[in-house]
Amino acid sequence: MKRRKFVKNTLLGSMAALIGTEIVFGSSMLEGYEPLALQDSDPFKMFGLDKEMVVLNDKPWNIEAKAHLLDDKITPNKSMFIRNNGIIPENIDSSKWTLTIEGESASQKKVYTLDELKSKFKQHTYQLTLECGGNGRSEFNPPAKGNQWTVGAVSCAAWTGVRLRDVLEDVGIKSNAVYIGYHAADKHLSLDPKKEPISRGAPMEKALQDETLLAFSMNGEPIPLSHGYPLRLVAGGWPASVSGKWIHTISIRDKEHDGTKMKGTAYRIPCESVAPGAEVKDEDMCIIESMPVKSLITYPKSGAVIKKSKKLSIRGHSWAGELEVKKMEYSIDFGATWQNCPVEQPANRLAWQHFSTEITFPKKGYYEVWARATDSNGVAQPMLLPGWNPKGYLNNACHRIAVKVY
Ligand SMILES: Nc1nc2c(c(=O)[nH]1)N[C@H]1C(S)=C(S)[C@@H](COP(=O)(O)O)O[C@H]1N2
Ligand SMILES: [Mo]
Repeated sequence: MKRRKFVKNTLLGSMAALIGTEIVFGSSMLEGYEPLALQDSDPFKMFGLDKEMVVLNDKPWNIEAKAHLLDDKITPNKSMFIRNNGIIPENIDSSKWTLTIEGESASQKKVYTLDELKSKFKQHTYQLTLECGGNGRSEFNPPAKGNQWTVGAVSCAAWTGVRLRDVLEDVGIKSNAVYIGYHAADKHLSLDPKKEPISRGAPMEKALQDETLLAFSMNGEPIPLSHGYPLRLVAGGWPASVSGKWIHTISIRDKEHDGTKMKGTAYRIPCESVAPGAEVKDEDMCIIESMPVKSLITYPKSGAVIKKSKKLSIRGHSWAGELEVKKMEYSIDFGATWQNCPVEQPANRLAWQHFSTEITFPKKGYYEVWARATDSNGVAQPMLLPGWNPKGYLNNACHRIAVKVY
């Protein structure tokens, strides 16, 4: 007779973490059985999401928006993408939360409570564009492994917090400082407490910018748990992986930070472009810094239908990493010709910029509206897929919607 197989201990542990407490008779559960508490976990209720958000992965949770859900000027929680590398921390007591600043290039080690951070330093609010480095990955060929983001792994919320610079200066930065690295409270999928799901950072220059925040509020409320409650780093314009959620420690490093997902193909691309599918040597890979120029049509939805006698209103947002968007255009002839489209100034540096215009179509039939942004260096979005890279980062191809005119 074949022996019945029971759930492995490591899996039991991760299920317990998701449920938030020990599964007392877990060792009696058969392999492949999923506790009801997990079967029932409805991400839309759990995270307060719009029903049209798309779950790409539930272990860990990775959820993206559809273009039309990002129509608001300031992204609300309900349509903000969620990207996790590990397991969301449980049972956070914000009154006991501390932030430790340490590292080879910190003049001292210093620990702050949240209250100390809030009262000791001036608070600032900025709208900051956060785009996952892998947004658009699903279009790459050969396909790149990882969450198959389409267009919805981008957001621009209003973040309130204190400047990372003010806190680092309060601690004291040694002259040999080159990088900061964050450490956070989420758990590795293996539940091995010695492993971090992610620990990234940024060069001092980015860490010391006015807009780089240690944030405790998002859109005027405490940050939702899924977005980093009670404290997160926010570094707009760079791959959102730099913006560590649930952070408890920041290290001031005397070298490039070497935490989890700083090396290999993680958040790095070939320094020079390579042929699709090519093997790239480790020393030929460069860390992604400022994100490339990009735009998204958030109204109407692709598939819009309009009468020939009417004009079509379109609108959306554009952004350009550390830079500004200087020009916005649209095309209704697959990129053969481009028309100017007014674009607003950003609310502040590193916030996305809104565009809108009205389009008249020459005759009845099928059209596509393509949008193209150009940054302040004169660099425009590519019409189709940009350079291939092993992990499928930085797809900033023109967004397009289908329109039928009758
Ligand atoms: N601690 C921690 N911080 C993290 C991550 C994570 O998995 N753990 N994911 C990063 C990545 S890859 C992205 S794209 C953003 C996503 O932020 P959001 O979920 O608030 O939209 O968080 C970043 N910060
Ligand atoms: Mo990301």
